[in-house]
Amino acid sequence: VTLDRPTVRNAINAAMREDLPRAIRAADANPDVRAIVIRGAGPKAFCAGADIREFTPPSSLTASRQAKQSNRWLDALALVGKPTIAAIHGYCLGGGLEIALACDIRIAADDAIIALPEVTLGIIPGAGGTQRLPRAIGLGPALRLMLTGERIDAQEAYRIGLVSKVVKAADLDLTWGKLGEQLSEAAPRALAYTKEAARRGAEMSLEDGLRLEADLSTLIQGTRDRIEGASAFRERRKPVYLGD
Ligand code: DAK
Repeated sequence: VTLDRPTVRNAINAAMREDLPRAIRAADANPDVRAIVIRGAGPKAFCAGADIREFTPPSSLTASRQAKQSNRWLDALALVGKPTIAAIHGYCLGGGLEIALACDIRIAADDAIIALPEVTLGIIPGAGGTQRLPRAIGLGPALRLMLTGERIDAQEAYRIGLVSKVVKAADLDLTWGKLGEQLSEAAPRALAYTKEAARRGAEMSLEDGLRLEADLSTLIQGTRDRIEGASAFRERRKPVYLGD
């Protein structure tokens, strides 16, 4: 899925807030899609955040309510069963980083510049940033980034665990392509259950999380792909997973 407004550094306008969840849901529903990659069009940016030209105070209580509901526009990305990858290059600011934070895996080009500059604009990270960033990198480093709006480069993002890999900018497409292929070869339901156990488990006590893991682990025993995995190992061939 490409964020495609390169002349404004792929800033997120109202239309994108509607289109992105729609594209993600369509990809999730398409059985031919095994992994979802989000990237930015053009050489300069993954995404420079919300479109600042659309920053106007809501005109009424109903408009305000509507705006609050639109806070949930990233839920589609965070909730899909298929693995999601943010392939970050150039500027990744504000809402752009919040998109990346809703993904499972973040990889970055060495030209990436990452920040949550909301406080410098008199607002707060309002698309999940205050919640997902501390969960991703810990409260101290997250508060430093959120309270200062400081920009960090790809290496610093790697050092603090915000991205899991840094590659040369020219190699980014190749890297997410390979990662996508690797994920496409895995059993889809195993990926979905692993995501569910890890993501939902992170919100639970250890005991409840282990119970969820045990339940999903039991369910996966009944899948054909589990039999295929073991058969392929015995027969010394590559497994072919069909997702059931
Ligand atoms: N919005 C609108 N236009 C933008 C933009 C943005 N965020 N970022 C860049 N542009 C436009 C510029 O205005 C310029 O347009 P023209 O002048 O050519 O018409 C064009 O893109 C190129 O920008 P620059 O000339 O500045 O290009 P550079 O490469 O030199 O600099 C830059 C790129 C990304 C460093 C710079 O443009 C910049 O600082 N942009 C602003 C970054 C920023 O502060 N982003 C907003 C963060 S706050 C919410 C949920 C979430 C949010 C809000 C509400 N609700 C649910 C209610 C999220 C908030 C944020 O993301």
